[in-house]
Amino acid sequence: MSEIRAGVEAARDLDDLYAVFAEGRLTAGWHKKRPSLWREPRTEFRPNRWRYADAAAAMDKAGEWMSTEDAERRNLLMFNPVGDNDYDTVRTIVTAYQMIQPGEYARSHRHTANAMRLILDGEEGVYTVVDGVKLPMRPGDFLLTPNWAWHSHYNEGTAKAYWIDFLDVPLVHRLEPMFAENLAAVHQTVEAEPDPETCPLVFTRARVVAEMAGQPVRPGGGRRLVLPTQGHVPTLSVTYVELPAGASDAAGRSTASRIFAATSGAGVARLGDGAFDWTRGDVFCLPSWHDFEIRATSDALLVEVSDEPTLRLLGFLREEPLVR
Ligand code: 1HN
Repeated sequence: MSEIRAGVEAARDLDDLYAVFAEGRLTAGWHKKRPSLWREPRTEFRPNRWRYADAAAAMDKAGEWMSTEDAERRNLLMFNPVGDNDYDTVRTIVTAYQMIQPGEYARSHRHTANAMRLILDGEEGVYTVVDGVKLPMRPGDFLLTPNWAWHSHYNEGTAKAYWIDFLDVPLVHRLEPMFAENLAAVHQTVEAEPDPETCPLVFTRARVVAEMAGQPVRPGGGRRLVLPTQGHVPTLSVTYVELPAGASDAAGRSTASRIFAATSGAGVARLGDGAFDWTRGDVFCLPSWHDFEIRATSDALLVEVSDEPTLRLLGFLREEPLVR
């Protein structure tokens, strides 16, 4: 007879039995420590805002002591202030500021997590190489680095370059399909240098602004433009939000989590019960099941990165109308 079976036979009451269950790595569904189901989402993640000016100053200072050769990537991760979390920005997405100095490069590597980048500042000569394709990184551009694509970054200009990275690493952590490796050769061979205006991995600011003009004006006075990124990065969606001064963008609670980054302009945001102001380069996050309202105080263009495609695909996307 197994030990568990012997314990079961010897049990005099339920408490005895619970001890035996635990011994067998079993738990009684009617006697568990924590509930497993709840009426509606109750994320522990919190709305938060990060300042580009602070991050840029911090990376500049770090750059005095930390080269990209040693760091691999000189980046600052924006972690959600919850529990002992020190990585995830929201449950499925991590966001980071990154800086690369003139003459530096960030060596080539690849991983199963998808990455996307919003370029904030830099001069000519800053570029990334994605699977042998050389793509300029110019302020306002949005670039994709799909799952398992080799990527390395270069600054051959005369000024520091700064951008924001968005990755689905936390989703990969949770589902566990993580693979990552460095390219032995350090640098990729550049095989193509396409026109960024037509390359499917690049969305220039000029292209976004032109396509935005064809979108309908929404109730708050702004416009939205969803970028066609799904074929390259299926887990996340990218939506640009254009808000002239005084216009607003709002939505009710959704099971999707979102990150916003301001590419230009300034304004305020109510994120659930939190209130934040923001300006160019700042990032703020909206965990799942929080409503929001963003208002521009000067003409603004924001990027919203959301895990909505993942939730939709799995049948988990639910959205409420805005009630307040
Ligand atoms: C990464 O690989 C890059 O390649 C940037 O530039 C930010 C944040 C977390 C994990 C990997 C990059 C990252 C990252």
